[in-house]
Amino acid sequence: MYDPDNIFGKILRGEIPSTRVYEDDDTLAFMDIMPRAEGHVLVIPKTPCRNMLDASPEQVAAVMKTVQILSRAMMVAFEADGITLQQFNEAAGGQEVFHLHFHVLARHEGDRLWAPG
Ligand code: IU
Repeated sequence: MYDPDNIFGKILRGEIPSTRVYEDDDTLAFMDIMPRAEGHVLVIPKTPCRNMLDASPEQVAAVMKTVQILSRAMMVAFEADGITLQQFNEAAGGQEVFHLHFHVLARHEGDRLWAPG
């Protein structure tokens, strides 16, 4: 079940601001407002989708294509040593915003992810 009034739905419709870093016909990428690393980007599909349990193969393919593009770009932009991907499904799985999203985090040797907030 998808609620279009979730915060990422509002970002997609331009009803609330976000720092957009990449966009194509099917996906949008923007900066997480509470970053857990120097570079912390969220990638979402433009079509309604609650999470990976709800996603079509086409939505998964589109999002993962953008995740790969962003991962490669962030290695350069943040002079990163690696990339961490995170993705949560349903409240019990750690999901807080119920529109499918992947976290893309730029990592450096020996670093630790920042605490939430
Ligand atoms: P989740 O556990 O992956 O569902 O966490 C949601 C993420 O969305 C979390 O990292 C928040 O910092 C982030 N976020 C955001 O970027 N902009 C917002 O307006 C809100 C949450 I609310």
